[in-house]
This record gives sequence, structure tokens and C-alpha cells, in this order.
Amino acid sequence: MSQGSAGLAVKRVIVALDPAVEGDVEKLLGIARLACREGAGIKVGLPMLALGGSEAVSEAARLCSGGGLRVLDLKLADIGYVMRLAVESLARGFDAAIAHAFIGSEGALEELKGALEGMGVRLVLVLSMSHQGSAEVIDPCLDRLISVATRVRPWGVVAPATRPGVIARVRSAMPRTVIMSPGVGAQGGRPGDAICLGGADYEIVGRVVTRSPDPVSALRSVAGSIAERCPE
Ligand code: 3DU
Repeated sequence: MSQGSAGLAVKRVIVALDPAVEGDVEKLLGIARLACREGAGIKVGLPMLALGGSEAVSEAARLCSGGGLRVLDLKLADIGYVMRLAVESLARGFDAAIAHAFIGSEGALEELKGALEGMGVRLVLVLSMSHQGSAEVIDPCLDRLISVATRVRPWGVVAPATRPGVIARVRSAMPRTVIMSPGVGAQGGRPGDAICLGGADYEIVGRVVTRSPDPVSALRSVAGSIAERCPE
């Protein structure tokens, strides 16, 4: 990374806001402001929807309306019609929404992309996942998933921070597409590997920040590690 300082590195960290119990929702909404002010932004998904309802999902986006990337992570994988219904009610106020690439373009991703574009929301496609089970079905199909993404032309893709080599393959096939990489910290990915070794644009960090007694310091510490691993 040419930007060596933790101050710049923190702008490459997206915080995943995943409440474990209902009582976490307020705390995580508090962290949303921090993540958008200091960091690159937030990612909100099914745990927030399940425990805080659609109001909490919208509130997270609203809290970041002053800046920061707001990513809705429903990991959609359905027919276009149903995904359109889901995003029409949930994706307003977000900058991007995540779907699985494996569902294919015709009848699914093309329709979703059109629905999102009509709302000013960008599409992000999952190409590989951070857990070991990704090796069972998803990873052997990586080239095909990349070719789906190349056809659909999403704004961004997701590739795992736990396997920088996979990110590097995606980066070389899609040089201008934004890459977001989850799996840093709690899942074993080292801060900085996704950006410095793989060529990702953002690292997604959840529990390391949200479960910390001091989320500000935790976020800064992740950024510090990224800056250290990515010398000028
Ligand atoms: O493990 P963490 O607490 O840092 O959270 C990781 C987040 O990234 C979480 O919201 C999860 O849904 C998301 N994610 C993965 O962990 C792995 C993927 O392959 C894709 C998304």
C-alpha cells in the first residue's frame, strides 16, 4: 500500500455490525457512527435484520448518511423477482448490496442489478468465502464465478481475507472492480494480508471491533496493523 500511515489505512476498514442478541443492537448502532466517521464504513446483514428489524437496518444507514460506505449484506441468492422485492424494501439508504454470484446472470443478477441501479445502489457479488467449506463447492468454481461477474459487471466483489491467493486471482481477472475482504481477525485472517498480498480495496472486520470493550482503539489497532504490513 502506498499510503503507509494508520490514518489512511483506517479508511480501508469496513466494520460488520452483527448483533448477537437484541441488547447489542443499540451498541452496534453507536459503533456505526464511529465506523463511518473514522473508518471506511459499515456492513449490515441478517443478524441486524433479525434482532433489530428493518428499522435498525435503516437506522444504521441513516447514521452514516454524512459519509462512509454503507453495505447491505443479505447475501441474496434467489430469482430476480424475489430479490427485487427484498431490496426495494431494505436497500434504500445504502450504497451497495451483496448477492451471491453463483445464481447466475439471466433471471437473477441482471434483474437485481437493474433494480438496485434504479435506487442508486451498487451491486457487490460474492466470488469466494472465508470459511473452510468454501473449498467444497464455491472455490472449485472460482473461474466460472469470475466469468459470471465479468458479464454482470458489478461495482464490487467479495473475496476472502483468509486466502489472499484467491483475492490475487480475482484481482488479476478484475483489475478495476472493488474487492471487499471479510475474515480478518476472528476468522484468522491477518490485517493487511487482503490489501497488501491480495490487492483488495477494503478489509471487513466484525467481532474484533464490535466485541471489543474499546471499539475505537480496536479499529485503530487493525488500521495500524494494516499500515505496518503494507510498507511504502
Ligand atoms: O468474522 P467477523 O466477526 O469479522 O465478521 C465477518 C463479517 O463478514 C460477517 O458479517 C460475515 O457475514 C461477513 N462475511 C464473512 O465473514 C465471510 C464471507 O465469505 C463473506 C462475508
